[in-house]
Amino acid sequence: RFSVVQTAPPDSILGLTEAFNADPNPDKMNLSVGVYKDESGKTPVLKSVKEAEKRLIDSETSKGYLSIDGMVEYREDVRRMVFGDAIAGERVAVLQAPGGTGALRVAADFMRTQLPDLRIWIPTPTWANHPAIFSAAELPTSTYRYLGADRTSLDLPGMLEDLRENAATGDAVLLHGCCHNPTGIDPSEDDWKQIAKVIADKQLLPLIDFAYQGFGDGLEQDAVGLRTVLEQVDEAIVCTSFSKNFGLYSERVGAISLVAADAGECEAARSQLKRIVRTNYSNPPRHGGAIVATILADESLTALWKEELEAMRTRITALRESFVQTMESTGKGYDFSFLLRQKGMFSFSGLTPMQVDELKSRHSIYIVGSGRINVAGMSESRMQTLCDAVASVMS
Ligand code: PLP
Ligand code: TYF
Repeated sequence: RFSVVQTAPPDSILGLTEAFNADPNPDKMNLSVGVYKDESGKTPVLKSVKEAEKRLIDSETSKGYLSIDGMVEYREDVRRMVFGDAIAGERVAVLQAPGGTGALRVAADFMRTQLPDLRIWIPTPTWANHPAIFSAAELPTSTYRYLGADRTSLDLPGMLEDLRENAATGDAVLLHGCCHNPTGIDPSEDDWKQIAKVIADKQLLPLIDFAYQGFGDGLEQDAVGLRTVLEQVDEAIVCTSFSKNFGLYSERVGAISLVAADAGECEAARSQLKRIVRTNYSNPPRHGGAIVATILADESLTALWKEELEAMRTRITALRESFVQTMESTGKGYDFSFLLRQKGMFSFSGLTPMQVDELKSRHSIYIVGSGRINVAGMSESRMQTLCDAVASVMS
């Protein structure tokens, strides 16, 4: 019977890493998948994480199941990190989830089953997994304009117009909390105020994907957009991922936080979220969440983690600057200064699909077909090589 099964297309991003791994060229560079790398090209385990793991091995006494919504301390940590003091705890239901992806799927199932007739508006472009997850959950999607015609800035008027004129009152809207994937283009504080106003006027439900908190300007600064929206509306869903900011990719650690108008509505929503979890993965994995809770329960480990997070963030900023300067120094008039206005790991380079292909076939440099580059995959020592290759495919 499996003869009827058709081969599925590979993931457009993860598939590239398979090709990269198979490439024998010793000088290959992987600027595709959104994973942080250090100067030597490794994705290190943070020191704070290693130390927390040592403590956990000694102190762990049981492998019994966690509850459906995960660890209490962890949930409280997420609530504080995302919302600060902005929202009363009784209005927030936090559930530990297997990564940001798991949280997004729970959110999608919740919206599809509990909020009939709701459609979700997603930016163009967005992370390819967003429409795929919503489609898997049978949640209808429409797109709103996001990327400006220059492909380096936000089309705020287009975005606001689509949400104001085309979305129906009560629809949902997907927002990237910070470090927009794939463009690196984030709204300014003033832009967020205007976005929040349209969301409030149209009673839209914000679904905020928060996968890069701390990778933009800092933990608190990166939450400003989300908190600005929450000043205007009393309902929202936030999907947190700790894959990037704790470097815990393979441990699958994230959370879904639902903000309701009052404690009663919050409890009803929580009970439905738990039912969805039961039929998806039953309860979340312990280890990654326990690492985060261990770090955040200890002042010195928290301080160490914040230092390590800052080091990742500043390295990315330095690489952005170095790339821009090195391209400029080729003397051929290449101006990539827009990279300095963008946040997080990603930017749209403006390279065409043909140039992207050429980078791969002639230089073993892997970037996503859209021209998205993972800045965190660059290295200082190989910047000249990278820029020479980019210049050669552009000329
Ligand atoms: N959302 C965005 C925008 C992402 O880039 C990612 C990256 O992996 C995720 C969600 C999912 O994160 P996780 O690996 O925790 O599932
Ligand atoms: O956009 C990225 O590169 C990261 C990692 O199916 C990723 O978000 C990419 C594709 C995917 C899962 C994670």
